[in-house]
Amino acid sequence: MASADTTVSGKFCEGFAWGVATSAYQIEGKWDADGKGKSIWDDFTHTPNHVEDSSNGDVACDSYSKVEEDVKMLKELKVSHYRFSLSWPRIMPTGKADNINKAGVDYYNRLIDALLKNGIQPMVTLYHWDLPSAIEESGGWLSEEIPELFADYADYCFGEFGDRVKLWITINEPQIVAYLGYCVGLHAPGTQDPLTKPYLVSRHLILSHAKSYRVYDSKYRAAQKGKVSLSINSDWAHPAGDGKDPKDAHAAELYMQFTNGWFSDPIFLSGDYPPLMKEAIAKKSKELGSETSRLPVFSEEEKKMIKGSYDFYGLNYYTTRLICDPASNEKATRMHPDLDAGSATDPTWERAGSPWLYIVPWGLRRLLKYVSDRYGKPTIMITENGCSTKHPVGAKEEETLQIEDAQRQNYVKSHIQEVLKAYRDDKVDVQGYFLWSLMDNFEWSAGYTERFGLYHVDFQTGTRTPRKSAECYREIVQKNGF
Ligand code: GBH
Repeated sequence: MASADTTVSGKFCEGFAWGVATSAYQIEGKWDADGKGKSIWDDFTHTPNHVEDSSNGDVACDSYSKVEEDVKMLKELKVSHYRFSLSWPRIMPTGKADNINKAGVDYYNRLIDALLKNGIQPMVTLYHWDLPSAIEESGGWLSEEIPELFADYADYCFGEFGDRVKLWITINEPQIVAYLGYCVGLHAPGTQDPLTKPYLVSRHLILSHAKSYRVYDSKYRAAQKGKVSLSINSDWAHPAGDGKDPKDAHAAELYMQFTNGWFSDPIFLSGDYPPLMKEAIAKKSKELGSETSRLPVFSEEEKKMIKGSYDFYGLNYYTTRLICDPASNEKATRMHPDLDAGSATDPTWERAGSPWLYIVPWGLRRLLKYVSDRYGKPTIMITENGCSTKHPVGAKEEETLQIEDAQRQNYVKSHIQEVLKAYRDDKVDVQGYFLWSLMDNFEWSAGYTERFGLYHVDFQTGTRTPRKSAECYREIVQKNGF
């Protein structure tokens, strides 16, 4: 068994998907062009004090006007796949399927055709956080109506693009939608209601995913033969002290169930929320004087629809945390009042350009093994993994161009090394890896102050320049390993 410090050589499976990833709001720009409807991120960023550098995605990388340039970079990277997302309000300005914006549909058709012409397979995310404002106005993710509306949107996209798109992600990081959108309020729609709304939202996210999956099953699968899943974000929750104290080991497991398991258990295991999570929320609800748990229940019929609604497991990994029993370390942060676990980091861990991003490659191998074991050895596609550099507010583009991005190069190599160990030594069925991101883009509430691109983007001139990490990734891709 290769340890965390050993460098291994070896190849991935034949046909391994090598890709890079982006999302619509983060790159497209042209937020109100050609009949596009508004999204909650247009509204959120156009309201003061939501974004660190007061920026927004109005222009971003202008990918809406740059299909050729985007595809040219992908070709240079020699990737076999490109993961991007569709903007729901660009396709359906009101969020509803009775009103299609043809210009928006044309854009995605041009992109998909250009990719295929260049031998690059699309992986398409239906929802990467840019909910149509019109749907938000009638309750958004809090509304019981949304699974139906989402399934109609998915239905339209499968029908329109599915002759050419064979890999689908319904929802990107549902846990982040529920947590940052409705608990912390750091993401659109900016709601802070930790005890109730995240749970209601999660119910509707899960039902939306499952319903769309079943639409694919019944209407498209036979003819299109594609694969559908979602992208689950997950830190690796490593037990503090390597779990020598069983209380810390328990806290780490609880943390995994509360974050990763919240969405993984229903879809990939049982049709229902993880047992420790259900127990904890019921207990806390009781302590606060309520006989019923704040976590809504799925009906038997819903459970049947949800359970098994996947063709592979999509995993986004960036970082690791040390998790302890809250009583054992007062300095550890509590993520949520219902979650009795403290979260901390190791002072020796190297840090990237985002305050939350500690560089812990071995965490990815542990996480892959955990997911593989808990969910019955599914095929796993790593749909995101990547590293940021800091671009301080007000800095000039030249100052942070950093063509020699040593840290990102190391991040990329060391993480793919750990994926190889998971595949070869731990027998985890990993069949794809998508690096975040193709190019610098709008990093949500951090605006343009954190850069994840293999290509630097000068947001004054629009120029894109490859960093050294682009070359480094291309080498790995071409060798299909090391
Ligand atoms: C991904 O999320 C997203 O899918 C992608 O759009 C994004 O650009 C990329 O990561 C890079 O961030 O602000 O301290 O509360 C990764 C999971 C979850 C990581 C939220 C950052 C913010 C923590 N992200 N987290 S904090």
